[in-house]
Parts: sequence; C-alpha cells; structure tokens
Amino acid sequence: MTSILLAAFMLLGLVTEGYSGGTMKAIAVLHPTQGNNVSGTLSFAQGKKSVHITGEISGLAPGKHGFHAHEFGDCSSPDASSAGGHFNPKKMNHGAPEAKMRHSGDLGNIEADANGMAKIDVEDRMLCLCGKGSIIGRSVVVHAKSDDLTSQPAGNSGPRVACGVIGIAK
Ligand SMILES: [Cu+2]
Ligand SMILES: [Zn+2]
Repeated sequence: MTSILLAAFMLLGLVTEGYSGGTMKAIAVLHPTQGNNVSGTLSFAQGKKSVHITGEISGLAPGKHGFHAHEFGDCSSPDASSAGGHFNPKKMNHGAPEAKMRHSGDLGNIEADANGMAKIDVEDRMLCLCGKGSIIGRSVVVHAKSDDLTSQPAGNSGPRVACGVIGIAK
C-alpha cells in the first residue's frame, strides 16, 4: 500500500514537473565589443503570450540604441559580427517591435540617460523561450546608433557595441 502511494506521488511529481518543465527564464550577460565599454544583464521571463525582458545596460552614449536578438549565440568576434543578422525564423523584413512584419529579433531601441544607463522593461509578443522560434542559444546585441525601424535589413543602427548570449536561467 505504502509503495503504491509512493509510486503515485512520484508519478504526480513527474507530471507536475512536466507541466512547468518548459524553460521559463533566461539570462543574457552583455559584454562590450572591442573599443567599447557597454555592459549589462538582461533577464527574460516567459509569460503566456509574451516574453518580459528586464535589466540594465551601462556605458552607452546618451540617447537611443538599436536593440535586437541576433541569430547566433556567438559573441566571439571583436565586433560581434559572429552573432549574425537579426533573428528571423519567419523570413520577414526588418521592422518596428510593434509591427506585424518584423524580424522576431526586432526589439527596437533602448534609451540611455545622461549617465549612459538604460533601464530595460519590455514586453514582447513575438519572442518565445519555447519551441522552434526560441531565442535560447541566440544573442542580444546593442548598437551604437538608433534603429530607424524601417531601413533594411537592420535599421541602419551602426556598429555593435555589446553582445550577450541568451542562456537558460533558474
Ligand atoms: Cu542588432
Ligand atoms: Zn531586424
């Protein structure tokens, strides 16, 4: 009897784990590219229909900076070109974060204050930490200039000043 109960609880435990078992949180630690001083940490939390991105990035020039998820989780090259282009699994054109036609990775701009600090608090409905279009193992890149949200293929946002790989978090 006891062993049956135990088995039932174990099964229940497995089932419960299964339900919450998708990756619900992710993190990206951003490091400066060569010649820059931009760094920060971003947290990603999967909601029912969106991903909530929060964090702080410092060492920026005051003003707006292009902010995207890029295809490859590879920040190894000095200019972060190794991260590839914008993450674009749906093969769309570059656009604004609120546009229907956009790269999945198009997160628009972040804005740094006079001290070069940007606080990020973004809810994005196209990104996911799940399935085929997951951004886990991709990267986040911050650019020197603002993303004009229209120029192809990348919003004319200039060189990459910071890059961080998106990994699974607790
Ligand atoms: Cu970018
Ligand atoms: Zn794009």
